[in-house]
Amino acid sequence: MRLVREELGLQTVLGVSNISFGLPNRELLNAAFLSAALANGLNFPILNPNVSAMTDAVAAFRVLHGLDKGAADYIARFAPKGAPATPPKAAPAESRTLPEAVKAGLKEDAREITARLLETQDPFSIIDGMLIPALDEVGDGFEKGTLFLPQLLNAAAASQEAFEVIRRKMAASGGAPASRGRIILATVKGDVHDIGKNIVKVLLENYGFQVLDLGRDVPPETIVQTAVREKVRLVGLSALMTTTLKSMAETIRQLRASGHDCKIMVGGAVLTEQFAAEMGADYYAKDAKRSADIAKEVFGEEEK
Ligand code: B12
Repeated sequence: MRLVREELGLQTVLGVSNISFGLPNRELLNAAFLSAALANGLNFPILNPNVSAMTDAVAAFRVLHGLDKGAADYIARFAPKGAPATPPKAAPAESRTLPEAVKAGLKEDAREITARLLETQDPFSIIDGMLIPALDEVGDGFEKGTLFLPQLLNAAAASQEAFEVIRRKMAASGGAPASRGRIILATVKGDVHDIGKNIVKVLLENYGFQVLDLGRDVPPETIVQTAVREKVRLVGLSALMTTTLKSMAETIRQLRASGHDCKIMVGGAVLTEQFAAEMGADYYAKDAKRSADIAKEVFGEEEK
């Protein structure tokens, strides 16, 4: 296990296994003393490496002081047995698949592999066949407690790099320039998941619709005001958590209460067609492709 001194340089040395005051549970006192000493500048503790309370305290300290990037060492130490191992970062990108790169949170690899895949595959087969399943797997691991938040964040960041490569490619390959209609997109209040919404945005723009992207964690009031002010006829809402479905329902309620005449389409992994209908949405979109069909239906084929 790497100790603190590697990052901070050798400055303060102290043997830290002798605090007992004649009390029971000497290990606890020693570990607490070690933590206090580390917090006060100790960076070369001399300790018994066979006492896990001590080495655990160092591991926790390194996380809390930002010395363990992405908490990788801590996770490797404490993740339950059988948790997926992170592939070595040093391996060349060619030896990985895109799902592997996303799951391991390797941004550069995700970019490179996606660029290569785009030479032979269409963007949506990459999104639906590789990126979403990889994120689903990470989400499942997170739910089961075999993967942890830093890994979720890293996987999200890597997938966003891949989506960005896809977005640029789609933007470069055309899309109708004229606006066939304006659409609001927003992830509802309390929810920061926006990868899905951003894919929907790219697709709609590619089909020639103009998207007013209000971002994520957007209060209902902002969505209603924008829809009314900009006279928008189609509003798309995204929610990824059971807890934020309430915000989605509230946003729909406020849009209806405003009297503004618009259609509402909703999407996000936790949603079902039935739930969407119960909330009063006009359309449920299982995936981004469906959003383009809905938009065509609402605006018709002619330019607006
Ligand atoms: C990536 C991710 C994150 C990233 C998000 C990064 C970002 N910028 O979006 C980070 C790490 C930040 C994150 C944070 C959290 N997350 Co999270 N996350 C995920 C994960 C793994 C993938 C989501 C995703 O992007 N999928 C890929 C996209 C492309 O799919 P999608 O969003 O469904 O979109 C498609 C369709 O649904 C549809 N669509 C989506 N929206 C819309 C909208 C419209 C208008 C239309 C037409 C279509 C449409 O089109 C899209 C493309 O086809 C999911 C697991 C999962 N399987 O979904 C968990 C998950 C959603 N997260 C979860 C949780 C709990 C959290 C946290 C609370 C964790 C924590 N303890 O802090 C926080 C939430 C903070 C907050 N307040 O929002 C849970 C939610 C559980 C639940 N049922 O409520 C999940 C399900 C993981 C799990 N299984 O436990 N997360």
